[in-house]
Amino acid sequence: MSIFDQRLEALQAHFNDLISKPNHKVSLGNGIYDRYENPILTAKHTPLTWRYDLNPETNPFLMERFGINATFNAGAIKWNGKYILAVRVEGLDRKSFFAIAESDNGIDNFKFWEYPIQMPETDNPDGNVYDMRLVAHEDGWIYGLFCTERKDPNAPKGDESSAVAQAGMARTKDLVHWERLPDLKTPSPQQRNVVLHPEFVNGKYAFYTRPQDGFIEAGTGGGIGFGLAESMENPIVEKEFIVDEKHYHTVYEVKNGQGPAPIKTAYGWLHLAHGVRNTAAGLRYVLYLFMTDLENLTKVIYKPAGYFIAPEGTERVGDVSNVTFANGWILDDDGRVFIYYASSDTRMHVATSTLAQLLDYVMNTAPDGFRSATSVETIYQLVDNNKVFMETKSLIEV
Ligand code: M1P
Repeated sequence: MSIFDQRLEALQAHFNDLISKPNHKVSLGNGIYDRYENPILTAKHTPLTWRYDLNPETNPFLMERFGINATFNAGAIKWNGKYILAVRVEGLDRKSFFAIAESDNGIDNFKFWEYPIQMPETDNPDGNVYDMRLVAHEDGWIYGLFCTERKDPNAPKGDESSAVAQAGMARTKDLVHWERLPDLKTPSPQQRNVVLHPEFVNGKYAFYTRPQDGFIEAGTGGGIGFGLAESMENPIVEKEFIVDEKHYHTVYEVKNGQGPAPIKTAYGWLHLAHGVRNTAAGLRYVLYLFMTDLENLTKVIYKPAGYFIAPEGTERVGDVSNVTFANGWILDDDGRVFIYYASSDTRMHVATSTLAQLLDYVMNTAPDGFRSATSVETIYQLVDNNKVFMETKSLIEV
């Protein structure tokens, strides 16, 4: 057997093994959600036909012709009975692009579609595109909102790293053919983590924004913002209101950002977001939940203290270590919630929960008191309540 044939056989066997591997819950979760043993998507899940020239005449060593570095930060939607992810795929060349992967059960056997998405460009070509939020809007379109990054035109000579981030937008009916819309205009010089609200608000399109002064620093941008635009064809947000602020000595003290579009519940809009704090080892990204009022979308009505998901074990290490990031979740008809999160800008995972559990968590977990003493008070409250409960229980049992 030739080297080519041997390598092809081994590659195909390994690939088929990987994409058909069952995923299992990790035992004894925290009662809020369950993690799973395996990542659901890695660079090695991308089709061999993207990475290899499979013709022995033109590729006798069967070497990679287009290497993939990572698969992460995926938008999500349930569509035609499938769990669909719009994955940020990053090549060895550092460019990201979007590709759809689908699964029948949402937790394993994710397979990429044959080709990545060919995203049309505006008159100002994108340098890099990433972190798509998929939103089925009540106007009937599926929108993809993502970050479009371009070299800063005002960067001084020799500065090859300054960039400008803006909200790119496109819409589709089939997830294959996309109509590119103009980038969203807002009062902020830069934008990332912009998300479309799934319903009209006062007859207008509503956006969660993240005003930021620079490419990395949110700076005076106060947190997760909210604003309205008349149309998607000429999308202009004149004014941003800060919904969820950054706060000293919290997991979102440096910056935060809306994750996927919020889920409508009987009690309010349930939000998944990421918060960033600084440490001696660099930035740490964790996920947190909060709820906004059904009528007043800028009013936070519940917000548990601290993080909901933080990087654990092997999730902690990757291209940008100590990061969990989520821009996709799916509420199923039976109340199950699939939370798709990426670890360390490298790979995709799923955590599962139910709407009932997430509501219980958000509405009944103590908020941040912003002082050590208030955390101790919360524990005292729990211990005292448990004592009363145990004493009453033993009295009843006697
Ligand atoms: O590297 C961590 C994340 O950094 C950015 O998020 P934010 O704008 O909140 O800082 C994004 O580039 C994101 O893709 C990345 O995962």
